Amino acid sequence: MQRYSASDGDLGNHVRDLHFTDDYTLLVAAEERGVSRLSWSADVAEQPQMVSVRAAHGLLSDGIHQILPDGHGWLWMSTNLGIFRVRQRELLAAADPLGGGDPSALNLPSFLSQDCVARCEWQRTVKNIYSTALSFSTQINAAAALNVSVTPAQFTLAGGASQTLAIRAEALVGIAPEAVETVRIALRSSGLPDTLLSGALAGINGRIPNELRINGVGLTGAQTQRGLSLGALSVSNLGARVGGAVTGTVRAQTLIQDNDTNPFNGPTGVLTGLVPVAANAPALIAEVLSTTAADLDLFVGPDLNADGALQANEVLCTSASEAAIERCKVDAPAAGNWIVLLQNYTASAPGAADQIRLSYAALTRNPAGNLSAAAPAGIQAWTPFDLQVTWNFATQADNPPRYGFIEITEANQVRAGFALSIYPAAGPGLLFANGFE
Ligand SMILES: [Ca+2]
Ligand SMILES: [Ca+2]
Ligand SMILES: [Ca+2]
Repeated sequence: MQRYSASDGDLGNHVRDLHFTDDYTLLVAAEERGVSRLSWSADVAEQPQMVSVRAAHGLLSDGIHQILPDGHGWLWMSTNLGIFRVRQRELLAAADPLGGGDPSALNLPSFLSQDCVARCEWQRTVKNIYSTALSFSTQINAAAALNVSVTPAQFTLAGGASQTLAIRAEALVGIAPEAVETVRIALRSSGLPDTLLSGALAGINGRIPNELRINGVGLTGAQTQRGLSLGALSVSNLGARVGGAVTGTVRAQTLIQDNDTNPFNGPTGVLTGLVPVAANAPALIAEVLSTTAADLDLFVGPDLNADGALQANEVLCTSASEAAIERCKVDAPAAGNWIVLLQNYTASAPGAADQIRLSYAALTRNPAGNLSAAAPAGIQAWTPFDLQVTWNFATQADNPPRYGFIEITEANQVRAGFALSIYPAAGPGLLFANGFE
């Protein structure tokens, strides 16, 4: 008897299925290591070459239950995340380094990543198999929790030409462990059926806050955020990189009710503020801190036409609940002048000039010496860690919020980042300085 196991090469031990593609090539489906190609030169008594193709290379999952050929060149595989298919010759070629193959070069119409945090990126190459030029557009169908983009979104391919697509998916909110959010990208060309690329983002137990807000603390202080996790990532050189806290621009004034419901048609009942955003700014935050109005609404967007005013078609964040306290956080805003517009939609009483206190700021990745963060040197996969945040702010009139940005790094490569908003408690005599809280 000849036995092959994980101790012999790149092969899983929890074997679920076997499939011979020819006399000298065996595909092995395993629970933990995707599909392994075992290939013998000519003599099966020799030690085979063993190469696994896994989720990291584009398979839907590392746990493959069954391999089923369909007789048309495709291998269908079942997993705990559904089924997928891959062209047999592409899989075999990718799993054959001696023949110039590279598992990560596998160009599957499906994509999944198990080691990205908050943002995942893939590249796929599509080829025009016709002899005439074709124009394609892309249509994205993804869960609301995901912000998905494909670059280029439109392209024209000469006959036989190829195009590499960059696919980027960002989880706008955390995906619950075990949950799976799917992405479908249709490539459309008139007169042809859609070509579908499909992928999935599976929630893992990674836990990095999208944002941390610390309320009612002193101008100098420290706080430990417990239980952060990078999920399946095991990191030996963890670090924290801190963008210094910027001071929110606070607008404390009165505002009467808008005389109509449209916030973009004139100055009555609205307050606007200009926010210069530098290149590479991680976020822009605008928020109502307090008010006497019954219903304020907040609109934020880049001043694309540089007229100093915000038009409806420039708005990228709308916070218009039925309540008065509104907040916008725009991640990775484009550099340029942005405009924050606050509308008094419903005043506290007819004709009332309501007190408002609005704060806004563009965050930075540049250190400023007023904020620091300490992470452990390394972490094991699935192991929570603590992050200690320390701040030291100067006293400032009207006690503005401070906004920092913290990135969790591995060997200086950013793995996750989040905004940190600190609202110092007002000192004696400051709390009511503006006549309201
Ligand atoms: Ca109006
Ligand atoms: Ca404008
Ligand atoms: Ca509102």
